[in-house]
Amino acid sequence: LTEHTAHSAWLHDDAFAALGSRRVVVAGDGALTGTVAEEVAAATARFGGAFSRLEVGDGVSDAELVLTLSPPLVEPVETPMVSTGSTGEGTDESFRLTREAGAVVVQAASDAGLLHGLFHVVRLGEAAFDGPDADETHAPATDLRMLDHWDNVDVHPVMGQVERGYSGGSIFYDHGYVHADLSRVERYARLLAAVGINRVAINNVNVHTREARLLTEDLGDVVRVAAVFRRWGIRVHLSVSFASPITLGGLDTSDPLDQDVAHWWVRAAARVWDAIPDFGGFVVKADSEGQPGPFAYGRTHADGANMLAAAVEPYDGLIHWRAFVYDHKQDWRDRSTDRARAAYDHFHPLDGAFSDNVVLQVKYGPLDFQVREPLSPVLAAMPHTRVALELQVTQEYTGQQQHAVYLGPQWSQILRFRFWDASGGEGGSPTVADLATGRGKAVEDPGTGTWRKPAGGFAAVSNVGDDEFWTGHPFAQANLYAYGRLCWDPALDPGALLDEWAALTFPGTPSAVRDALHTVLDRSWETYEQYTSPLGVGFMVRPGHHYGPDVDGYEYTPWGTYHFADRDGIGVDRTVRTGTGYAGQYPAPWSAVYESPSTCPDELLLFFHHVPYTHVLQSGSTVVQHIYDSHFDGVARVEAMIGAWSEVSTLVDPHVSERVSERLAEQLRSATEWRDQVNTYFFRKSGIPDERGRRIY
Ligand code: GCW
Repeated sequence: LTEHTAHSAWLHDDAFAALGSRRVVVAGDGALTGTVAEEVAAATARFGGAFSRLEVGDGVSDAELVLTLSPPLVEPVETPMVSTGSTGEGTDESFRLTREAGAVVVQAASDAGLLHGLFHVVRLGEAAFDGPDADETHAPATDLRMLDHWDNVDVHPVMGQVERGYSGGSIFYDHGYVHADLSRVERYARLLAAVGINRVAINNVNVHTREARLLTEDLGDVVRVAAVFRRWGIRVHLSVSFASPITLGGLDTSDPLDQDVAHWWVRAAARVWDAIPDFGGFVVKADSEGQPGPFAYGRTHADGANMLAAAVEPYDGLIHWRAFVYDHKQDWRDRSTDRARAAYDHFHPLDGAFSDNVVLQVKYGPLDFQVREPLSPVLAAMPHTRVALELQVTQEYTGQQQHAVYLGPQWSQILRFRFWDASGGEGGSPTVADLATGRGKAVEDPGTGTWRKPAGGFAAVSNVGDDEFWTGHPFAQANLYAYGRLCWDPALDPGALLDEWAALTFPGTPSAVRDALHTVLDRSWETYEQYTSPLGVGFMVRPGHHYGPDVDGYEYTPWGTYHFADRDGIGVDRTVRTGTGYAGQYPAPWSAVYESPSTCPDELLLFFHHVPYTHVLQSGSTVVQHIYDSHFDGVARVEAMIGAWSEVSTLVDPHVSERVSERLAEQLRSATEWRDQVNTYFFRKSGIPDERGRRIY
């Protein structure tokens, strides 16, 4: 049981009981139909059902479930943008589920769609067969549902095997080599397929010497990995170094406008697609944190991205070009530079200049995956560019998988945000999900009335490693689960996703366990926010590894992440009137809402404004009292999480339970440290005591 639970995550064998005990027919050809058939054969063998493999159209009178290829069967989903040229969009992954008199038929136009249909039936469990008659079509919100691994082939002296990895080693690499045994990758691919992920970049965006060679002499390793993912409908991408023509090709330049450089990339792409015909494309971090890029040659990021785009265009390849570009060597004394402005300042002028197969990959916030940031204004500023939303499933700044922090609610809030509507109403203006998927109203840019390009979908940094639970903290699995499901349908409710995940991961456990999981996880994002950096100001983490509190850790560094606390107040003035002007990068009405401290939402106040400690929030509390209250409250909530868990911990696999209890104890220790350092810091700065006289050091 122990082994089993640890490795199966949300594909616990018992989650297949409903399907496995039925008479199931699989019909059609295609590699992924073979995968579907294997899944069904294994499940029916285990649970006493019956499996047969037929040709499409064969009579199947007594089957309780038919999974069949049957093109063309689905009305085209709402795809208002005509994709011309190479857009990387292809396979129709939709499926149709009909249920009549208890017999369920899943039909799909492609074998990929059939695989998604299979996992949909698994998720439904008995409800797939018990429900009323139905006829539903399910289609992903976007074709681009990607995970990025920050895995290094070599162990990096500072970052280790996996940069910002909190789950042990890499599932792909071990000290300079690709694992000989890829069975763990196979299990991972199966888990990803079950939540709808269809693209994976397998190496770190910081591309070091050894990793760069995956593109050339070590391509054979990528071929092996791609073969594993292919069986699960997932395409492989590589992160590449912009300097590859120099470091790998022996040229003396990587100037994107140099003919030899362009030819080098054309040949590199040809070799890759020759070896891996369904290869996805390249991910590029350029001119960022020391990575090479076009700036060295006085070229723009459009010059750089488009040169690569031309090389991969014949194969329908994509260039995921990251917008995470800023000056990481700024002088902290220089108040005119604001890191938050950087991505917009660099990329907004380039809107419309990128080729159709370039996806601009934008972190959700303007800084760096903080527990609370406003949405990056770049997402709204590029109507003529394919923009992807980048999230961080690995919990670099949210507890590093030591703390139980369920990020579903954060992502859901991000996806539902509307740049052109501050009323919170369903006013019809596009959500961030619309911008990333190209659905709904997003197609028409509200600013200009012009048509947007096909969208860029979703990307996120994976949280998986060779840890026995995949994710270090067993509950961090729920984040990966939720990310995949939200990519498929951004409107899904994060609380319901938690239930789905729990039912598949711990099938048959008493409802008390489910209730405890909700108690622990439902508000855990908010709880983490409470005991860490306050009111959107960010950071205050230990430099380097980013775990635990250090209020001034980054204050006098070149990284551009400051809080400016002094004896009178705290926060960053990013207003147009007196500050860095960042608030002006938003469209109306948000530019005005953020500009004024009286309308700026409390949770972002210190991101946009420098205010006195005595400033009264919309909540009625002063800033300093809010800091005290939220930090005491945050720790109290962690204590309550531990209480809730201890009541059910004996009801789940002891192995899981032990790991969870261990991590909750560390969360409490760490949260207490955060509380005491932050409260003490602000008490000493401000001299203002806690109204409630609680202990501050
Ligand atoms: O969040 C920061 C991390 C870096 C990372 C960088 C990025 C891969 O601290 O480790 O580098 O972002 O997103 O490129």
